[in-house]
Amino acid sequence: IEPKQKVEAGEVIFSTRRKIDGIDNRNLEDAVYAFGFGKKCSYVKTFGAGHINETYAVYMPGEEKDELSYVLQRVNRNVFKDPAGVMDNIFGVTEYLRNVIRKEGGDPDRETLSYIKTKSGSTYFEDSEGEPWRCYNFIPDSVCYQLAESPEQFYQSGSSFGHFLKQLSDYPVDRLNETIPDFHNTVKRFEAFQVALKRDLKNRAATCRPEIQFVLDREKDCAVLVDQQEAGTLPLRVTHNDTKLNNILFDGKTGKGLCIIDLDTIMPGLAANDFGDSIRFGAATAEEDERDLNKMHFDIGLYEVYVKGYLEETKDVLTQEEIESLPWGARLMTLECGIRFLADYLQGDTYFKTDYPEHNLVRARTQFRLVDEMEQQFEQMKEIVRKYACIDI
Ligand code: ADP
Ligand code: GN1
Ligand code: MG
Repeated sequence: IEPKQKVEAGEVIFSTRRKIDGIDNRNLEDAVYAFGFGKKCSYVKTFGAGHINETYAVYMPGEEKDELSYVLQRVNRNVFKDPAGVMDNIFGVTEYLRNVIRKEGGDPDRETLSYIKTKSGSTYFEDSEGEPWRCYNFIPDSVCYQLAESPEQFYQSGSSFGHFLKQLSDYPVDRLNETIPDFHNTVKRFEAFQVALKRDLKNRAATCRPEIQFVLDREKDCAVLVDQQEAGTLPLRVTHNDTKLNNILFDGKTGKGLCIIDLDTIMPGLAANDFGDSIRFGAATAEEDERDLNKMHFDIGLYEVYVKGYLEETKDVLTQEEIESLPWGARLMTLECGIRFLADYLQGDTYFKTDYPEHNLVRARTQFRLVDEMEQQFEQMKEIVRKYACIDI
């Protein structure tokens, strides 16, 4: 495992006390005022490491010094075409979670996000260019990681995402808007990949023949969970759909999982997909965009601790079929994510943020390396799930 990598705030890019040269902050400043911080706000820094939205840390004057108090985000309109629908999902779920957490004897102000309405009472602010902004409280003494720094931490993450599923198990699924249709429909993702390959807009297909072949060889796999969902064998639940390790905050003092964040993609979905996306990102020995593939491996030990944490919370909620679908969730979420990165590379990097031209290809390669290793260890992956679900082999 690489040294720990915490997510921390970056440069000051807007300040009410001094002018920052060279940055056009018009919309950011408007957003700061729209949420009522106005002149009281001390400054704003860049924040976070997400691939989709722009995230900012808002500092307000504290007792002794300026304190990180709010997280302000510009939502990517290209990805989220219905920002009001996204915010309705988020408000509905977080309000519901508050009650559940209160009943559990927990602290709703730390264990779920509190979103803030604009001064005029809307769930988000639309700037002069039509871009949506939204805002929530920063949770003090919390830490966010890109890589698990210990198995215990990854166990915590399994336990937290499992607990999240349990907390929302009675939330009415049909109250949720499907804000990105077919988000984790792996069959449709495969089809979109085929279209991108056929168009080959940037003439990049020639630079990634082995990766393309890797995907084409797995067309049948793409249907494994979609078929079970369509047949009614696997139920739709309230799922998070983006369960990366960096979408969970840990308590800075106790190190325990504290709060699930990045609630944009809460939608009806399969438990296996939430489980699988966590494994894809967290049970890996390197970051998603590591160029040296020799550093990238599927870590079955980390997989096991996640299974333990996740099933301790969910084994009485999930059906037997759902439990047995979990290892496929890991394989398919990893394959699907690789397919999405490769399709975006072929279509010219229009979806995920990239830092250099082959960035999406590099990301696809790490995912395919993980898929390959999961395929080789698939029987063990199934045995581990059965062991913690107490299913006789
Ligand atoms: P994105 O859709 O861009 O991933 P997120 O809501 O996940 O948006 O926020 C981006 C990143 O900002 C997160 O991965 C995390 O690193 C950081 N972040 C957001 N909120 C907090 C918070 N309250 N405390 C610490 N880090 C946070
Ligand atoms: C995106 O926004 P972020 O970085 O949390 C993406 C996920 C991918 C992930 C890959 C809305 O998540 O689906 O799995 O990148 N989110 C969206 O790192 O597409
Ligand atoms: Mg995120």
